[in-house]
Amino acid sequence: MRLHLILLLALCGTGTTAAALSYSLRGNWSICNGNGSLELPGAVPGCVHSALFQQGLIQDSYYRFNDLNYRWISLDNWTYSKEFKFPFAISKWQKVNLILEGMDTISKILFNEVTIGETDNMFNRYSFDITNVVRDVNSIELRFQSAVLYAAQQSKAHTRYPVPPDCPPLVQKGECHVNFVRKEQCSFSWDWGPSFPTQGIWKDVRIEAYNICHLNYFTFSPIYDKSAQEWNLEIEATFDVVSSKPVGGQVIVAIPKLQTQQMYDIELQPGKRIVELFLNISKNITVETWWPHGHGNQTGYNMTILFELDGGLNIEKSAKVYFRTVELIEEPIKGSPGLSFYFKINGFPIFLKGSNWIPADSFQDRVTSELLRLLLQSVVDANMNTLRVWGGGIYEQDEFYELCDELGIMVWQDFMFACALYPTDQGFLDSVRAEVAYQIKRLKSHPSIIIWSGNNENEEALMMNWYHISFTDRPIYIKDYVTLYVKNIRELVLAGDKSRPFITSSPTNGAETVAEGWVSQNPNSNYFGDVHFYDYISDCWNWKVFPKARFASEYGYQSWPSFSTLEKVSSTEDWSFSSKFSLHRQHHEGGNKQMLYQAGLHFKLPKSTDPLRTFKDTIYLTQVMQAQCVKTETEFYRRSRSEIVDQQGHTMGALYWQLNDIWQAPSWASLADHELLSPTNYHFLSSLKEAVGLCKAQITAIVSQQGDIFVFDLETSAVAPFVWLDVGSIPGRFSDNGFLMTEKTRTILFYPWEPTSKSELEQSFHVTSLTDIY
Ligand code: BMA
Repeated sequence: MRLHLILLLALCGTGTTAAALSYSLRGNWSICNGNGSLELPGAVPGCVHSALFQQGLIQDSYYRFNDLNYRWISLDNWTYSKEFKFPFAISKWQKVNLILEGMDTISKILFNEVTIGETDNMFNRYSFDITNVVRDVNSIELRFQSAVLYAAQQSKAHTRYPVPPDCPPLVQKGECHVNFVRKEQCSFSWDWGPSFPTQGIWKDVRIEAYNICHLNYFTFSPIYDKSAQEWNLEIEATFDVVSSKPVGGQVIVAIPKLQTQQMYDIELQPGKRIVELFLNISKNITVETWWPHGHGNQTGYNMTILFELDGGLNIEKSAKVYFRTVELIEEPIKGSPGLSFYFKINGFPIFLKGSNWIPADSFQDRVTSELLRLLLQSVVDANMNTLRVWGGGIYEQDEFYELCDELGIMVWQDFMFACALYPTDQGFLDSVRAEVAYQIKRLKSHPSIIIWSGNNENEEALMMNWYHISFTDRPIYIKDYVTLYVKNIRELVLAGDKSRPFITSSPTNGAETVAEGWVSQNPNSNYFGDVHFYDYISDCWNWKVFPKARFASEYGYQSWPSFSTLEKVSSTEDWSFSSKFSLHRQHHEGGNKQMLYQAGLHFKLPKSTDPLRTFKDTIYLTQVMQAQCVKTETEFYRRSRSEIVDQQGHTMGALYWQLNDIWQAPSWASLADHELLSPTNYHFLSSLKEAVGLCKAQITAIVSQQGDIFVFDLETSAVAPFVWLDVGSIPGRFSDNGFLMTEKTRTILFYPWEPTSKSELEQSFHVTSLTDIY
């Protein structure tokens, strides 16, 4: 067994004293199901589904109908257990804690057969005192309960009134009552995602042992003092002081590049202590601010913080500090009733252009730093500057926000509540409060996060009466709504983070929502706040159908993923638009029909005699339709930035739904490859289905390699509308993979994400244009 051990050493005179020990319990654990009939090894961090797959006990969960076949996994109650030797003499440590960074979700924890605690929130971090139970050789047992069964119990126990929705629409093939459990809401299914309510230890787990005192966490916020015109840094450190006497000492905070160093005397009384430090950056020093991508650099400064405490105890931490201000501007607009809704970064108004982010996989142990980097790099390469971390998923892992800081991607951060009403019993509120306080501490030092938002669409759900609540009962639900998002979440944000704005929901009317008592009659107004807009019936080539709103934080159209993506999770009998599989993967009511209807408004629908050809052409056409619709709508919002027409306009944000996919199925996801300059636009004199004179375009490609990049020199024999490039399952990205070819030649680059060869690419390369199906 490999020992994962970190010793934090305190220098004391000439010798060294171990002040704290961190012993990781990552790696191999034993997993068994409720009745003990299944026992298997499993990796931590990880989940039961991944362990079963790694042991060859189940197939790929995303294959065909396996989401239904594997429902039994999340309905069972699994136990994770491990035995381990404590690496040092126990008697040397005053305090020993078990730290659980992420538990998914409902569990009872036994340490050496003693129950030491319980967990009920996937988004919280847990610390349990095990000083009195730890021995030289230890056993740890995490007894999980099915989150699906727990949610059902909680809902049943809520007898005073129902908290809808009970279940997702049937078409989503999901589980019920997800609003009763603090777990990734879309893991019970969504209109683009499968139901995989995982169980397991999804983040780090370790033992911490210490003497005298221990730094539990430290966090900071740069705050700009407008009147003094200078930057200050508010630093907060939390200690557990286990010494029976007060611990004194000094703290030295240094930011060398800003020629800043400050020393503070501190004295920590026994118990849990918070140290607040205030660091002033002299006005005479130029501080380079952090800017979003496309507006400037993402300059950050290295900071060290050293606690030199009594008894030779030294604790040192380092972090990157970024300086930026963010303001949400809601002010009257000339010629338009209502208020503006836009962001100023460092005093400069910025149009937010980007998309919405959902969890990158149902099984978080498969989301690697590399995958995040590839996706986020693609975001900036596509010239976006914003992602909204949507409230039905997860608070993302640290790497996600570190990359957004580094790349200049602004993050609109929802709290994890979506498309539902929620209970407000004390137990539920306590759990939410711990979650929110923890997430604020964890995330607030990231400059990329520019706003907190209470939830996704819950104000709208309530006020537009999605759940058919009788008029007389509505006040109960409004009271619960205000209790959760205003009296708890908002209060915690205001107390914990002064460096960015908070809104209660998305969409919301911002200041108008506040004025109307935290719920607006129509939270989706064009005159206030942000809007979500979906319309699958109107012709998307007609820009008049789109709302001239202040800020469009969600809009979009579905398409099917490429055949090469689907091929991996399906079999030959699935390859038609009306197959059982195609219906099964579509989680949005009427979605397949809507796509064909929208495509049929401007394109001839495929009618080949070869059914596979028809399927592939239909997929292609849904992607062309989606690209055209999202382009038209996005350009409408961009154009509306600088105009007021019929008293509407001044749009300052366009975030399409959605950037990424969770599995291989129809969804709203797409990633457009734009040049920095505004795109060349084509005006079609008629719908493409009425176009005459289109000749079949023969498109050939000569592939060559330049370092890590591959060059595709394309040549066409005729004008080719909607050229679509594909290299099957080879991971990577084209500089552009969907375009109109009006010139004879065009050069496209391919950036592989894994090593590949010219011949592999040539074999997998496939090009389609509209003339192939006409
Ligand atoms: C909005 C989102 C998601 C959903 C999307 C597409 O409602 O917030 O809940 O997936 O629309 O329907």
